[in-house]
Amino acid sequence: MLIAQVANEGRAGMWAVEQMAMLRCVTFSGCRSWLSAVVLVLLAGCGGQADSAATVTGKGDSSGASTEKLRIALVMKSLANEFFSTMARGAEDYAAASNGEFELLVNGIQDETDLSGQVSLVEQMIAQQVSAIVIAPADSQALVPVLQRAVEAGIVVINIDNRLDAGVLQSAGLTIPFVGPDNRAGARKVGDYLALKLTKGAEVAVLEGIETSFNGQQRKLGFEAAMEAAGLRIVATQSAQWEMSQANQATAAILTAHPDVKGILACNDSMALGALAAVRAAGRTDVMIVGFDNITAVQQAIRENQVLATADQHGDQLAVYGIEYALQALRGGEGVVEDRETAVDLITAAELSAADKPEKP
Ligand code: ALL
Repeated sequence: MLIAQVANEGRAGMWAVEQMAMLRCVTFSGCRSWLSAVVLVLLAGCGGQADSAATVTGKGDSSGASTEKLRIALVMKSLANEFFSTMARGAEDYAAASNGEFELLVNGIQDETDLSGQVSLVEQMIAQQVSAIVIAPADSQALVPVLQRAVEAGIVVINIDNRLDAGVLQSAGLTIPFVGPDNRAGARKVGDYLALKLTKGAEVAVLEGIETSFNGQQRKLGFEAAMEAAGLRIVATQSAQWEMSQANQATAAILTAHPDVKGILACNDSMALGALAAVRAAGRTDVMIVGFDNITAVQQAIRENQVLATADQHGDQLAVYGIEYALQALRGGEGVVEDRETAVDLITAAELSAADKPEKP
């Protein structure tokens, strides 16, 4: 279950190696576009045990004595989602550039719905007595009790990406700072852009993430606000749990039940790709799709006019900001309990082609 481990200057050794492989889409018939897949290769020695991470502490110290180096655990969601492999890479680069100021332990779960897997990852990090946990919670409510145990154990906890439920935190008497974007505003930008391309009264459908995830809820609200403002009709809303294959099935069913649907608003890019495969399999060329995350496979689909737009929430920087916050708290910094809002930008073919253009000499 433990997918990846320790990043610092002594990176060799027990390592999970990520490789981005561009695979022909064979999963969904009719899909010709390249889809990106993350291939995680677990090297021997990783062993899937949290204990293995602890042995790396203290570069070059063969005496076994504790070097009291700060250890920060990044706990993410599904590493099968490119968004999180990008996040991990950003955090690893940051750790590598920190001149050994801290040791980074990188963890993730195997699929989006493995809540108990993420809870047990946090338990393992508590058992290892890490200095801080930076977590993108798979669920806004279910992770609170184990994070409370972490705080009680004296571990600094920073919440990134998906905000923990304010009510549940309050009843637990916890204050955990959040670092992440305004998901509602990001989705509104994407929805507004789709609305520009459709005529008033057109039918659209929304693919939701895990329903108890705050960021998924906010994105749905942002999409709804954009549709309402433009006079577009949401005729179906369905959770595909952030997953590509579930989005594929859900979209196929939606297109059958509502053949006049002209737009699909997916709360993340994995689901946008699943929707794209279903749209193509149905032989439809009149359905526009938008997503959220700006992963490379969706960038490619945007360039090919198969997906209309997405939102970049700068996943590679999100964990870095969380780690910076954790380091600040560990150094006894002030103001750490305040939330920090990060950027979210609309990405369309125009932004991508501007980025693709070589800079003038
Ligand atoms: C959210 C992220 C991404 C991602 C999704 C799936 O928390 O913000 O949009 O695609 O998780 O786990």
